[in-house]
Amino acid sequence: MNKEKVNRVVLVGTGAVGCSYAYSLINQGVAEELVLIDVNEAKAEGEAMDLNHGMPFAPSPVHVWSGSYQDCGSADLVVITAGLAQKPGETRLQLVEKNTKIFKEIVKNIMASGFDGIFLVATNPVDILTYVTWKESGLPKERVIGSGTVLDSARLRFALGQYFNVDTRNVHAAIIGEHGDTELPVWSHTMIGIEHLDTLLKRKEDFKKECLDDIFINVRDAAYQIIERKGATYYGIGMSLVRITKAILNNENSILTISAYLNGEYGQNDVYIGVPAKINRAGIQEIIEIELNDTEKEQFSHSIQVLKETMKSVI
Ligand code: 6V0
Repeated sequence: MNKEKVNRVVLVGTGAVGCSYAYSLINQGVAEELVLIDVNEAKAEGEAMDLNHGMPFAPSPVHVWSGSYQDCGSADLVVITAGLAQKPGETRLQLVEKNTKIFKEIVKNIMASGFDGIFLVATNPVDILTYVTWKESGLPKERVIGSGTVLDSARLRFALGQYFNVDTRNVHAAIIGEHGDTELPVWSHTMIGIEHLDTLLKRKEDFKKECLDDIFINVRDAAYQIIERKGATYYGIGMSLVRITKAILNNENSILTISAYLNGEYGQNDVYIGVPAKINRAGIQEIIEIELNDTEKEQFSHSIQVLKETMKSVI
């Protein structure tokens, strides 16, 4: 990579999710430039001022300003967190029509700047809006990424760490499928440290498979539980987006369960959905086709079916 070139990230949507991302990005010293854009220009301006005031304490300088879509022209990465959020009791899929309309406009404005980098989408329903971004932008599928089930997988890893009383970073577990009600845990490939989950369950009889089912249900429904208590979820997704950003800008070849376009992988076509993929400076370098067991295969197909059904109304 050219050492002279600074990494520019543009964030569209400076609401709760966007600002948690920006705050975390600055604190982890990931990019050199961060441009904030929001339909509420005063909000983006105020956030830029506030974030800049923390700069003496950041690990490395980040040039932050509230900008316009023209700033996307030379951006490496555009992260979109703009749009409406779930209200209590509302599913992610119910947001689809309103946010698709908002996205078409945003992506058109970004592409008019000459943008030729990578898109990272977090707005819900994220799998469908990533598809919309890919379609509207005309960029290669490898350079349009959704946050997918990165957050869900993180929630699962945290919960399993608590249950088995091990560092969550030693838990290797993934949720795939729709970022939403039809997602599924891939128990068949779960490792605690370097031990397969099934072996651990046999070795330690105190731990029960039934408890894992409850853990998954709580993870799947975590957003509803948080929204009921505090109105929105944002720190976890903010940090998840920074994790993906680091994988891209640092050319890490990290394996993350992002939302990727399937073109034959898993026997599926023409859908964006959460799958494990290798992420680097080129975007999605490879979709990893893990072998699913029969139950997982069935649940994954169902998840795709639900997404495709919902997409019909907007695409
Ligand atoms: P928020 O706090 O209401 O922020 C949304 C921001 O978008 C506001 O500042 C708006 O002004 C701005 N906005 C709206 N329309 C436009 C537009 N046309 N152009 C530019 N900016 C616009 O919502 P919050 O930040 O809580 O949530 C944002 C989105 O993230 C929602 O769709 C959530 O459902 C979604 N989340 C996604 C998660 C994931 O795992 N992918 C997790 C949590 C939330």
